[in-house]
Amino acid sequence: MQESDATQPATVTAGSVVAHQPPRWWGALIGLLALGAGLAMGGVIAGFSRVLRSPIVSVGDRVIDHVPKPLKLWAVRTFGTTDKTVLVWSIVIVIAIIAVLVGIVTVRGRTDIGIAFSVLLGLAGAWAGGVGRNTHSVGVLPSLLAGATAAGVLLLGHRLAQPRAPQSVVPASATPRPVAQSMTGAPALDRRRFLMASGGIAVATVALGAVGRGLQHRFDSAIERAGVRPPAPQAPLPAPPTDPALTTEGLSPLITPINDFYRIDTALSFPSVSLKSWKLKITGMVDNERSYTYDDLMSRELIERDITISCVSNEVGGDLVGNARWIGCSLDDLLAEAGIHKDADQIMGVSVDEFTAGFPVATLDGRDAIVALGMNGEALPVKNGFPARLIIPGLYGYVSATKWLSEIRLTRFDREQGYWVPRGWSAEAPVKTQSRIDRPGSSIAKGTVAIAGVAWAPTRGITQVEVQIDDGVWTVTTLGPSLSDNSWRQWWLKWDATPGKHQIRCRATDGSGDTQTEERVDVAPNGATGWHTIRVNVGA
Ligand SMILES: Nc1nc2c(c(=O)[nH]1)N[C@H]1C(S)=C(S)[C@@H](COP(=O)(O)O)O[C@H]1N2
Ligand SMILES: [Mo]
Repeated sequence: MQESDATQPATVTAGSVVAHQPPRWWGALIGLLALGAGLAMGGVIAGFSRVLRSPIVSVGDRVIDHVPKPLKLWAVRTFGTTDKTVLVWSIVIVIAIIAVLVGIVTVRGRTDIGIAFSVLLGLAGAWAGGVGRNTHSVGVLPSLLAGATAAGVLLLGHRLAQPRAPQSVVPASATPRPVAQSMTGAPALDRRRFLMASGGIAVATVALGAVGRGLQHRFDSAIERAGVRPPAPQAPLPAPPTDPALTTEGLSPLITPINDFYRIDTALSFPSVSLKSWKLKITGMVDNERSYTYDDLMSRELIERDITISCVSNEVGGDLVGNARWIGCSLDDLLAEAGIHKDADQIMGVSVDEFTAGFPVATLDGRDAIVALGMNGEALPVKNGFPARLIIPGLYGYVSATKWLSEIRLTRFDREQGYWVPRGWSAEAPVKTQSRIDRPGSSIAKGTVAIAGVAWAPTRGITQVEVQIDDGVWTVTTLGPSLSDNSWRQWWLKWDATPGKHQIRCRATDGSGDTQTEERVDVAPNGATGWHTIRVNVGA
């Protein structure tokens, strides 16, 4: 491109008249406008129906489904819960760079490349939106129209960048248009026309973008959630005891507030659910397939249980764990109504966005497995699975806690695997006993302080937590209230902190008498082990 610049006739610039070969930034601008207008158009089309998604979300979902495990682990480790924002921006930036290059060559004559790029973009999005997880054949539409729009803008950009011949024959009535003429009388670029047209496209893009957002907003599940009453258990749990976290700063609350509750899922945008059409189906290896509306579930007997759930990706000391009061229907009762076949050995939760998580039928051993409709006294938050999700005490989320639940399918492990299993995670994954130090921080003043944290071993309960300071003896800590064997327990210990550097570690013993192993294993394939260890700098 550098060379072709040099071969152009010398530029004669006068007023808005510029060189024959459009400057690179013209093409770059057209490339970005083509991409922006395309995406905006895709967003508008996606706003027409609940089943459609914008091209970026379609492509992003597909990328999420195919990222190699090490990259996924790295992303969660590096960006935590913001990994999705990082993903979306990475996709946008990569496509934007390509769009800039394509814009430059298209505007300079290679319209074939511009069209090929638009077609590829449209087809990639259409493929992503029209196949596999959470799709519909009309799902190809937003991306196809986005591609067509991008092609249109690129071609228009190419035309705008054509030198215009001097208008020697001017109708007598018309005013001559000097803007398109060079002083030499040769054809020249019309910079003013280009800028006006680009400005117009930019304004249209912003307007389309706003319309698309507005249209898509109609399908936000938060609107549906705002219209439901909180599910009320027939026998509410007693109010929790005074929370020790109120007097021990930095200690995790006994019940994790909804806003602080971790969120892990594969959804780039929350699935949109209309309560009018939403149903929970019980299917597969059952005597009678069943189907329940939201009202059907809400008018059943609702139970309330305190249960700690954890992500398998929670590292030792990590915060992908939380304790909540879940309200919902007994899973055992629902499945009893359907009648499980003797040869079924797996219960598979399927979500509205076709995530799946399976666990053994044998898990239904009397533990409180719940189809949850509520959390901490509210309707289930959208981020935690509105309208309904599964909560199975004692199992990591990826094999049990299906959010945005639409189906419970009775099946067999030798026939079907949940979403994460073919991606290298274990088919069965009970939660490992763990404990975490929440305080003190890494640098404190000397004197008496509390060492405090939480420990969990859902279904087994926590019977003891010990702390070791430097190479001292293991000291038994005070345990906070026990809400249930499925819930975590807080623990604390007074420590007379002396100046210098110290190491503190903790270990929990669960209700079956097992103490956490010191052996450090990674989160993959079925949960981390090891003792949480912190270093504290105590000032003089
Ligand atoms: N539909 C759906 N449900 C899902 C997931 C998902 O990706 N999609 N992730 C699971 C995982 S890995 C975990 S750890 C829990 C997290 O639940 P939370 O986001 O409410 O904390 O949800 C589970 N349920
Ligand atoms: Mo998870």
